[in-house]
Amino acid sequence: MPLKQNFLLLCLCASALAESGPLDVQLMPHDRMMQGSAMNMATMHMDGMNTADRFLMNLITGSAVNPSAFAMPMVMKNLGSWQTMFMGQAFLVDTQQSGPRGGDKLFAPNWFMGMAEHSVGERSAFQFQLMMSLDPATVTGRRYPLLFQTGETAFGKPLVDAQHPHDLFMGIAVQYARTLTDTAVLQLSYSPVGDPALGPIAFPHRASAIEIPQATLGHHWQDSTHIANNVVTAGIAYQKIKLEASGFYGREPNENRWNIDFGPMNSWSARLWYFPTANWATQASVGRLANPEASHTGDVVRSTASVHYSHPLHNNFWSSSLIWGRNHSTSSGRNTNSYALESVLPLTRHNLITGRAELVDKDELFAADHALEDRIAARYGSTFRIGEYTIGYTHEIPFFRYLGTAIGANVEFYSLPPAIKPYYGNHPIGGNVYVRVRLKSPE
Ligand SMILES: [Cu+2]
Repeated sequence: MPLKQNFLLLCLCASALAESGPLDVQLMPHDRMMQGSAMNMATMHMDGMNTADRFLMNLITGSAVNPSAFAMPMVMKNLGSWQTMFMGQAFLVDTQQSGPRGGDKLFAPNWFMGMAEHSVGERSAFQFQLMMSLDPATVTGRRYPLLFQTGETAFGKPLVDAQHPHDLFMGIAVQYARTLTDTAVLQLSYSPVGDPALGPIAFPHRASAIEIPQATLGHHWQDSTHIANNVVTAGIAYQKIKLEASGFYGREPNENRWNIDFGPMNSWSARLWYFPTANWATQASVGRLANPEASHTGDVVRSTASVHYSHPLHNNFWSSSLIWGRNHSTSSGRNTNSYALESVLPLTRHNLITGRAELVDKDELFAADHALEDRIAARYGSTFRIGEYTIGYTHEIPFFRYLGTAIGANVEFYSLPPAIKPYYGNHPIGGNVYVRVRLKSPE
């Protein structure tokens, strides 16, 4: 899909305007705070919160956001004059991927996050964030099988048909917000590990991806910078718009998942958000990543645009995303594109249908074997457009007050060019069966 059409989509979405207060669409709604609260309203001192406080509460991974109408499952507690929030989820997944390049595995992707927030006077607020993942231990062998997935390395080789675990430290951030006028908020943040102003909200935190345990094939075209290092971000929110810019270390995390991969602030990004109503979040962003990949040299210029929608339904949320991401490699001059359409639809409170469709130009599928890559590239070129179609179902089984427990399954179908069918089989297919737990407030 050419660039023009992507922006057309953005405009289309922008036309879905409804009445909302100017800055309200970016703030956590008051009633949702009550709903998301683990405490009785009487003990919450909610009135003590200023606008800057409420603004910061919506930031999940540094600066990226879901539509503010979506209530991220969390536990909130007042600790003295501090407001704290805890979020976390874990999947235990059995995956089966077909064909010569497939595999199977039991693995457990997970993350846990704590945030603490304090207002400063009438107009300002601070927030501290810590997000951690035990992936390095629960995704053994530095990978889990995922057909056609590429990006990062394991044991010195590029990962192919496999997804990498996330690092132990997924996010460490200090955020500051200051209300400038009734309709404008200034935001500053620094993250030794964090999410620069680039791309949509990353899939592990995205409302529309909340019931899909496996990664998107477009991760390294769209949202893979969510655990970048040495990130500074400045943003200004004005009415329904937010403009942000970041400086950060552009190298992807190395395969030692237990440490923090610190480096110079050699990359930049800028992002423009538009929030037509509390149900919509739309963004367009661009960034230049300095030498991101261990297996190639050269910079990547990444452009992304996305539209996210979330609406309460059956005491749950119907959430959808449409995402485009493009990498331009400065060394090869090549552009590769990725598109994703993703949705989770609650049929009832505890029964959810999930779907994801992707098209991604994969150029590293044979990179781990240079002889094979040269042979294939000579005959067919080395970029292959892969289609991925996931359909799944999650059934929530309530057991605990503060934990949402569920079981689910999904199936992945693929479309691929005939040239690479000998390596994948004519009809590659993947499947995942999972148990999921997630922190939540009691109902
Ligand atoms: Cu990631």
